[in-house]
Amino acid sequence: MGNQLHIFLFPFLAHGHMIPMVDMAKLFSSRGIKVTIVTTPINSISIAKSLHDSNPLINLLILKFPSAEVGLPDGCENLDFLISPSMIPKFISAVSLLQTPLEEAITEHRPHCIVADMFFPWANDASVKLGIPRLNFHGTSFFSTCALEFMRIYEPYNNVSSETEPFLIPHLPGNITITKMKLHELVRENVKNDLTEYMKRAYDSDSKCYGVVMNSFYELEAEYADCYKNVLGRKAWTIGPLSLCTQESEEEAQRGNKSAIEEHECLKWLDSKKPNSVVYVCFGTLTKFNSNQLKEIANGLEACGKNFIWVVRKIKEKDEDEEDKDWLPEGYEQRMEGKGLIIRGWAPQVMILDHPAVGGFITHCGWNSTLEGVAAGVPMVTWPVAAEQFYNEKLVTEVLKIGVGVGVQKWVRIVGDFINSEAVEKAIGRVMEGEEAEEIRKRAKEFAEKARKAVAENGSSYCDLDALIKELESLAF
Ligand SMILES: *[C@@H]1O[C@H](CO)[C@@H](O)[C@H](O)[C@H]1NC(C)=O
Ligand SMILES: *[C@@H]1O[C@H](CO)[C@@H](O)[C@H](O)[C@H]1NC(C)=O
Ligand SMILES: *[C@@H]1O[C@H](CO)[C@@H](O)[C@H](O)[C@H]1NC(C)=O
Ligand SMILES: *[C@@H]1O[C@H](CO)[C@@H](O)[C@H](O)[C@H]1NC(C)=O
Ligand SMILES: CC(=O)N[C@H]1CO[C@H](CO)[C@@H](O)[C@@H]1O
Repeated sequence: MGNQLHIFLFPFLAHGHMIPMVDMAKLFSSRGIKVTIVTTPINSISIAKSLHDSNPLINLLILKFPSAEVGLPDGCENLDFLISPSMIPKFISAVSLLQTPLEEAITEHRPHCIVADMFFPWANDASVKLGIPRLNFHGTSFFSTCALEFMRIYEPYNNVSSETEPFLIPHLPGNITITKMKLHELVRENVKNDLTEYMKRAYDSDSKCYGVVMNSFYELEAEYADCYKNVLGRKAWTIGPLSLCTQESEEEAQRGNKSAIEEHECLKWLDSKKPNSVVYVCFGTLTKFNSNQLKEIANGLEACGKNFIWVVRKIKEKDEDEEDKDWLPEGYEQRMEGKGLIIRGWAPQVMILDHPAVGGFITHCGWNSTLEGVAAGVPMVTWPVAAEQFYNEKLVTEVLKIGVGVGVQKWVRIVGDFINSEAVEKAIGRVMEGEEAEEIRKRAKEFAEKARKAVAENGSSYCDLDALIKELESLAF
């Protein structure tokens, strides 16, 4: 022995980004590797909670978050805590100020490698300065990474005359088209602000770092993994789905934050339902809808006649002090008693998705949710809102064919496009009953099986992790 690999993991300060990195820490430690998760005081609390059992190979290293220096309120250390768009530039400044303390920590602890979230583009500079490889963690799919890169390189959207005219994404396997309306701000013209500039830096840093670790598995998107490596010429290791690394149910329930609902209460409810009879509805941590949109969802869920679990986050509107004022249709909760379970806050998502009663998942297509849906073998209704979610929707509906779109046409940050209740009802019907649904369910189950095999001994993700560890060892010792 003697030569023990030590890796720094530096997750971005947003829950969707921290969860997979914590799983990654557990995965590396299961192979005897020493891991230090670098984070800030407030975020360390939820990370420590999700680490659950103390593991001698996993340590936390806490950097002070410079909220005061940039004019953010104390404790505003997580992207999910920002309550107005004007806080975003400050948050980015604060995040950038972490570079010096990070470099000091690397100098002091001498890790052999740092895996940093792609939203820390400056981690490249730190790694070059201190002579250790930096691996990038995207928290998304090969599919969307390739699509976005080709979009940035070839700018095919310049060739269309309207927002709604479909155009081909050049070089992306599978003949995939998209419209300008669905594009990320980053690639749409005329959008230039602190955030998009920072995102550009983040994407540029990808081509300059040592390589990339992807929370995906080869069998899910082989063509796109190959495209990333061979066409874009980057190094990549595919080690997911990371959510399958934490199998104990108690831990699953605690992922990210303490659930707003008792886990056993939720299980009891699900146990009382028939297999594949429940629709699970959740739009992730960042998406919030207004009252009108929530009403349409409520009506769509009622009209479809299925059981449902709905995780709700709404935007606070003017003149509103009560969180829940009036957004549900009159008498809704009474009518839905026993049929619908509404969770306000954080839900034990993996546990819910894995339950046999759940037969459909309405998702915003954030990658961690999408992959959790894939791993659970649950057919999806895709409802992308922002970020790279429209590409993930394409992967799910057109490439993997394990879901159907609800019909969102327009990329909007935070507040989604408007979808009426008929569209919600119709999409649920398509994944829950009939011949098409059967086909979708069969394919979804096959991918779930492949996901399990990928992370098991000698599976593709298992072997790729071996390969990564060997390469890091050869660089270190
Ligand atoms: C845009 O159109 C021009 C002229 O037709 C063509 O040469 C070019 O390849 C197109 N670019 C893309 C990315 O489709
Ligand atoms: C690609 O898709 C377009 C439009 O969806 C279609 O017209 C074309 O035939 C397709 N090409 C191939 C090679 O499948
Ligand atoms: C965890 O959830 C509770 C309520 O469910 C919320 O008040 C708290 O801010 C959340 N913490 C984090 C770190 O998100
Ligand atoms: C994995 O592969 C090794 C070497 O080929 C073999 O000895 C081992 O039995 C395999 N394990 C499983 C679970 O298949
Ligand atoms: C199991 C879990 O915590 N999944 C989370 C993945 O991230 C989204 C937000 O990006 C959360 O809503 C999910 O709960």
